[in-house]
Amino acid sequence: MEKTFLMVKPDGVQRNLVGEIVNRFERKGFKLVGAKLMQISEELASEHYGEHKERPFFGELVEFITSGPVFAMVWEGEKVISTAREMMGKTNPAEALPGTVRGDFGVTVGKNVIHGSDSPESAEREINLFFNQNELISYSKQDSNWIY
Ligand code: FUP
Repeated sequence: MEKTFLMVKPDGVQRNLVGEIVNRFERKGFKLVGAKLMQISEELASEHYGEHKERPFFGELVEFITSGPVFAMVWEGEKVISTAREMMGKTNPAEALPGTVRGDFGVTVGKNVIHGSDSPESAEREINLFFNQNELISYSKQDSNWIY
């Protein structure tokens, strides 16, 4: 089953949006298979944003993502990579539609609340960058006799 890497950025954690964001993906029907609150090192930030290394905003990007705790998650489900991108909204919150995370909670492009992998390749790379295999839980939600 497809997996993606999502992360509530430092602005989202500071604004107490972790629960709200987890709630959206749970209600949609995706399955949470890994999650942790973490402080990103400069090294990890540079690796994560490697594709933007030559861009003028790279320094700010690394400074911001390491400025406070982030909530890193792995979600599983059919077409979860592209669907999560739709649920996040456009990179620039001013262009993100209402109903999306960035459309509902973001204002500026730098502080846009959430990160999500944009392809199967980046999902695999980012999941491995942020999580050890033993931090990802494989479990079933069917045949339970204790949910009433
Ligand atoms: P996204 O995949 O939607 O997070 O967007 P990108 O990978 O293109 O950009 C990563 C992050 O860089 C964005 F979340 C915000 C930041 N960014 C800027 O600060 N300025 C820009 O012009 C473009 C992106």
